[in-house]
Amino acid sequence: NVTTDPEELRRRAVTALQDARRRTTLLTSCVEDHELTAQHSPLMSPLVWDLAHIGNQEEQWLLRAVAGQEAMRPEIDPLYDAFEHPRAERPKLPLLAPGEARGYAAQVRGRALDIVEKASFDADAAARLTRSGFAFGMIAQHEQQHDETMLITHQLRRGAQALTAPDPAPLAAPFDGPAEVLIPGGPFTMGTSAEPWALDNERPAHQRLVPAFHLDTTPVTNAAYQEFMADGGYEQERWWAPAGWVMVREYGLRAPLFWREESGQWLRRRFGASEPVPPGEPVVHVSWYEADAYARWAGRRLPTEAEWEKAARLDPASGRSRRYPWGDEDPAPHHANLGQRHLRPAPAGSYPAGESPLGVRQLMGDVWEWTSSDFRPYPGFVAYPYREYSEVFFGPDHKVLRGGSFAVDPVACRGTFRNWDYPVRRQIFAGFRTARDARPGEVA
Ligand code: AVJ
Ligand code: FE
Repeated sequence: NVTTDPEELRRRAVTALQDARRRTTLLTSCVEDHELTAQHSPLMSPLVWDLAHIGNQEEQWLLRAVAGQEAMRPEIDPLYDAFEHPRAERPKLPLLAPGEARGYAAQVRGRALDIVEKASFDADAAARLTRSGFAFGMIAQHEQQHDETMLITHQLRRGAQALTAPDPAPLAAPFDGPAEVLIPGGPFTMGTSAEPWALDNERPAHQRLVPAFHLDTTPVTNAAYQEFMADGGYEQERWWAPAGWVMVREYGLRAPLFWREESGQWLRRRFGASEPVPPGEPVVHVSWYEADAYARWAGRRLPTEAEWEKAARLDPASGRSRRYPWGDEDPAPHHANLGQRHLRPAPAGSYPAGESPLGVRQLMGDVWEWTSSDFRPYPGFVAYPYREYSEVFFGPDHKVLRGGSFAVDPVACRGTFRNWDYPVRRQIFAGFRTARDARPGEVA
């Protein structure tokens, strides 16, 4: 899979950029233009901001930094700088109107494709920016990350359903595997120095010692989460981290975001439609605090980031860390629920072909999984291409999420991929699974 053939690398770069643009176009054309400039939630940008920001980052990173071109519209840079304006304020900015934003993003893309055509994909190319097409991979990932962000905005949006997709297949047979899997103790290789499109925070590869532990075979389901709710989980301070308890009291939390109770039944709103909460699906739209409280109630804990990655990548037969739970092959539809093919998680226990050698399911796709870990650099981290990409987010404020949701494209997730967010966030497509230490007698 890690090819060095320059024409194959060029083809992959073009495909990744085109795939991303197809999705961006869908997400910004399935509602009327006035909905692109509207503020659907103070938590999110107007969709038209994401669209022009995608073009502006592509212009800055590719046209200017890599190809040395002049700024096309330098006056708009500050409008689309994510650090300059908080999301809630973005609707008030003199943003490009939908038609202008489309035209600008298309114009940038035209020039970007010219650069791809002329770029050297030679392994000896001196600059890491273009080696193996990293710069193009980074741009495609950035656009796909915003496509997930825009899908979150669509989920928050009120009004008639604008997006549809077929549901994932129901389980062929009820999942009857073990509830948890023992991950043996010992070192494993975490992170990567080889994955060509890995971002700075995934690098470099390094050894981590992870003692034996047990990990849930599947993400925690809505049915299991409802047991926590029914047992008074949201009413008992003892399960909650102090800041989580403050959040529960302040906002009166009693269920995941988008849930509501009607005559004793829990319903949820999903992309403009209302439906009974499906018991067998992984729970989604819970904060880190809720995941942490559930785990404590269950007598368990969230896995650390290193535990998650070891469970996802270690091949116990060879001792090697692989790219994905199923091996080194790029994700295919039978491996995982990725790429907005479906607009919901698949039932827990789905995708047997995607399980890890130790038998853990659905590590990739379906829901982002909260881990107990703060977002920190790996030993030997070097910020690239800018400090603003990851480095400024390191520290205790952000928790790491792993694995990717149904909304993330395969280009923007892999066994080493690290997402991060505030522990209060609930609008992201996040769920979790739980872990526990292995007791001495259980260690293989
Ligand atoms: C990796 C999802 C936390 O959305 O803030 C988008 C990705 N970085 N533009 C984010 C990102 C710059 C980032 N996350
Ligand atoms: Fe961005």
